[in-house]
Order: sequence, then structure tokens, then C-alpha cells
Amino acid sequence: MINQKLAEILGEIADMLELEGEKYSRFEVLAYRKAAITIGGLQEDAGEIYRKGGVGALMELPGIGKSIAGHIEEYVKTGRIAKYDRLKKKYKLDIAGLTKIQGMGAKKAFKLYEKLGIRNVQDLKKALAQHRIRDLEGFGEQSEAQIQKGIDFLEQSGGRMLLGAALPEAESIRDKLLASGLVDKAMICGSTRRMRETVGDLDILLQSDRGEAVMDYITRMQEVESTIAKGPTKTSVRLAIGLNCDFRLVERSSFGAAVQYFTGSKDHNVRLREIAIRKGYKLNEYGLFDRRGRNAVAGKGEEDIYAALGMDCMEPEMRECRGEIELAQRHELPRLVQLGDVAGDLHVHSRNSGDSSNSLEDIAAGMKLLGRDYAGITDHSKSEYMNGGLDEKGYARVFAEIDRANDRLDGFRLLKSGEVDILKDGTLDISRKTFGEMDYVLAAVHSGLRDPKEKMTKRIVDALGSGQVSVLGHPTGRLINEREPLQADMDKVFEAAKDNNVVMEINAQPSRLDLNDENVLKARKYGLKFAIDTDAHRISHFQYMRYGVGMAKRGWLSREDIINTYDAKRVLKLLGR
Ligand code: DGT
Ligand code: CA
Ligand code: CA
Repeated sequence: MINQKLAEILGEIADMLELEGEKYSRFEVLAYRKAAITIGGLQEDAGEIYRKGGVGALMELPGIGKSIAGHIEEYVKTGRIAKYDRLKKKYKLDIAGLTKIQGMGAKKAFKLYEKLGIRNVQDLKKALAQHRIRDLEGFGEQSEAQIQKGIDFLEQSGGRMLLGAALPEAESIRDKLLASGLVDKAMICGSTRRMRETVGDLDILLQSDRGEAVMDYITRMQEVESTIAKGPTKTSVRLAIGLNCDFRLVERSSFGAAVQYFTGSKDHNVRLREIAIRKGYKLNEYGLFDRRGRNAVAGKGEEDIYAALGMDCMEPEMRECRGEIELAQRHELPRLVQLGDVAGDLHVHSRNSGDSSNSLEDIAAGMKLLGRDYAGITDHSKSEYMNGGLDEKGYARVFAEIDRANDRLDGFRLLKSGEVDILKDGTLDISRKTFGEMDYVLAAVHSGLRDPKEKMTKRIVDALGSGQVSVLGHPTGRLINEREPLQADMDKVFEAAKDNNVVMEINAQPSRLDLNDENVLKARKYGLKFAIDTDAHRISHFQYMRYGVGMAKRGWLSREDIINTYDAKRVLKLLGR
């Protein structure tokens, strides 16, 4: 997939054109921004679209005009875009790097460039050390401290990539290998298989009689930028998307053991090996060996290893050494929720607010294709004026439109809701009348995210206690690798949710995944219910459901814990309206 990289480049071109100022129209800057969003959200590889249908096919995508389609063509053919290189040379400004810092938008970065000549994170760190930023107009000491915090946070994240970027890439590589006819088996393992929210590197296991040909094929793949190490059974490469990938060729007789070993996690494996030793076995990536050195599983599936050790085989998402091994030994593993159990989606944006372009009909059609039966339309409330939030009249208009759409729709139902702001005083950003018209309320914090813990806890607890909230949307507000979670006492939040029958969202956007696994495990102990929501702003985001389901599984949830596995009637009954 070149989409991610291409979207980044187009976005950067927009940033740099903005710097050029007068010479370029706002329209052109906007065109690049739009194109970046389109390409970033594509399911299909933009390179593939070009190869199949040329520039014409690219221009059929929303927001892609002739000149940008030309850039994409140039990128596919040569791996570069001359216009980008030219601008980049002129500014030598690492906007992508700088804007990865929390709270550092393009505007701020430009200002720092203009005033202090800061071109990259390195420059910025120097300027921070010399306290040159606090004296700038519009910055100050607090802002300086915040930038420092943002840099610290980014450095802690250690270059781990979002699952939402890593998994599609891994799947594409795996599928190409299978299609090549060179391998009998290809399997994604490691943290990607465990659906961890971020991935350090990809691990792909292969079975083949043609080891050298396979490794040659791999190092020549379009996705591969450079080769780190190459051998007949182990090859490591650097991928163009900025991630390493380990490939291992495994003997038929060890495949099951290798899958178990390379799925991990490491802590889970260490614990498993202790158990094996106690039972008189030796466990490693080649097999489970008895005292006489005979392989007790010999290539069978990984479940045979668990069986030989006297336990049930848990799904990969649980393998984090958080008590799952003990459950498996007692044969008490929960039956985890599956993607196929999902019946609807309770957090979807329409073109009535925000940056979504989806009509209600588009949403219904897209959802039906995925086998969903209902979707809750959750346009923003008025405080989110930046996102075109709706006032009382706006919601009334949307709800009338939903009524009309529902009359036309067969076997699908749109629910009336809103993503309603929890205001600073803990009240909700809608009128009594609007509240009365909604099937349910999805409430969320969008402002003052850095408020101190006590204040934030009270704000959320008060909102949950209002009796108006059905679902708490993206409860901690974090953006992975970008923004830290809001500070709230989650025990108090979960208690309040329990007392007021509020459902916790597991927001499935790859950059949110909020609640995360640890919070899900904690909320689960309070007996709470959950809703896995895509928070979709475009049709392609409906695919995010699987990341949310992954997080739910990492939090040990079953079908019954997730309300959007129920039919619409039961959901509405449960939400008490
Ligand atoms: P990552 O790449 O940081 O997102 O996380 P993983 O879990 O993919 O870790 P990685 O790529 O270092 O190794 C893949 C798997 O190999 C890991 O999940 C478990 C296994 N493994 C790696 N190192 C060890 C080790 O020292 N001992 C054991 N028992 N297993 C290991
Ligand atoms: Ca890995
Ligand atoms: Ca690895």
C-alpha cells in the first residue's frame, strides 16, 4: 500500500504551499488537503487503482483532479513527486516530523520556522533547551513546557506503528506471497496477530520447499525498501511504510510450534515454558519435546501444544500473561466476541456535521453490505462548531431526514442520536427537546482535555449521573502516539456508569482504540456493557470494526458484553428509551 505515504506527501505539499503564501490560492492548498484525506482513507491501493485504470480511474476518486492524479502517476512510476522534492528543497522543513508532536499544528511549526528558523525536531529541541520559544509572541512558558512534553511523549512511543496501518500491510504482503505460488503457508504472527494497538515490527511465518526463491521474491517486493538481513530461513527487511518485517521459513514438522512461539507475547511464552518444564517437556519454536527428545506435537496446530500442556487454546488476543493461562488450565476461557457477531454500529457521522461526506443512504447501503442491520447517526452537537455541530433546529432537520430514510429502507434501520459534548460543567450540549427526540445519547468530552484529574472526573461523573447519557464515547480521549488520555479516575467513572446504566464505548478508530485493553479489563470487572463503534466519517471507516473487536477480545469480552451484537429492538430497550 502506498496510500499512507502518498497521503502524507500530499498533506505536506499543502503545508508548504500554504507557506508560499500569496502565490497560491487557498483553493489549491485545500485541494491537496482533500486529496490527502481521500487517499489516506482508500481501501484499495492507489497504485493498484492507477495500474488498472490509469489517471482516469484516479480522477474518479472524490477530490482528485487532473494535476493531483498526475502526481500520483508520477509517484507510482518513479517513487517521487518532483513538485514535492522542489518544495522540500526550498524549505527543508520536516513538517511531518514536527506535527507528530502533540499540540504542534502546521501553523505553529511555520511560525517557529519563520521566527526561529526551526526546520525539524532536532532544531526544536535545541531551541527548547535554550528557552528561545517562551519569548515568542503567542507561545509563552506554558506552551514551551507543553511542546517539551509532546516531544517526550513521542519519544516514549518509540516508533511503534498503529495496528490500523500495520495489519493491512501485513495482509497485503501475506496475500502476495500466497499468490506467488512459492509458499504453501504464510501466517502473520507477533503483536499484529494479537491485535496490539501498535506494532513494533511484523513477523510472518512461511512454509515452502523453495526457501531461496521465496527470500529472493521477498527482497524484490514493491513494499520492501531495503534488506536488513537475508538468509535461506530468516530474512528481515525494512518496509517503505517505515516498519521492519521479519520472515521465517519453518519446517513442516515445526509449523504449529513456530506459530505459537512467534505469536507471543514473550511474557506468555515464558510462563508457558515454565509449565512445560514442570511437566517434563522442553518447549521452543521447533516443538514441544518429551524427555526422549521426541516432538509431542510435530507440526500440528498450536492448539495441540496447549492441549499437551493440559489446557485449552486461547485466542491470540488474550496471550498477554494476564491470567489467561490459569483460566485455560481450569478450562474456563470465555468465548470471545467475533467480528461476525456485530449487528450494528452506534457511532456514525453523516454529512450533516463534521468532515463526513456520507448521506444517510450511503451509510445504510455500506452497512448492509457488511451485514449490519442498524446504524446510529451521531452528528456533533453545537459546541463542536469547528465540526459543523448541530443546534436544536439542526438535529430536528436530521431526525426528520432519518424518518424519511427509514420509510424507504428495507431491512435496515437508522437510529437518531448525536455525539453530544459533555460541557465543562458536566451538563450536555443539547436542549431537553433534542434529548427527547433522540433514540439514545452518545456523550463525549471534546474540550479542556488537559483539565486536572479531580475536575475531569467530576465532569464525567456528573454527566453520567444526569440520566441522559446512554453511551460514553471514546472515554479517555487519547490519540495513540499523539495525545495522552485525559486524566480521570476511571474507577469512579466506571462506578458511575454502573449506577446509571451507561454503556462504555470501544471506539474502533485505529488512532483511538478507546477504551484500551487495560481499561476494558477493568470496566469488565464492574459488570459494564460495551459498544464497539467505528466513529466512521467515511464509508471506508466501517472496516475499522475489526480493530475495535480486537480490542474487545484483548479485554476478554464475550458477545453478550457488547450491545451492538444485539438486534436494534433489544439495543433500544436496553438504552431505556
Ligand atoms: P512488537 O514487535 O514489539 O510489536 O511485539 P512482538 O510480540 O511481535 O515481539 P517480537 O517481534 O519481538 O517477537 C515476536 C514473538 O516472538 C514474540 O511475541 C514472542 C516471541 N519471542 C521473541 N523474543 C522472545 C524471547 O526472548 N523469549 C520467548 N519465549 N519468546 C520470544
Ligand atoms: Ca513483532
Ligand atoms: Ca520481530
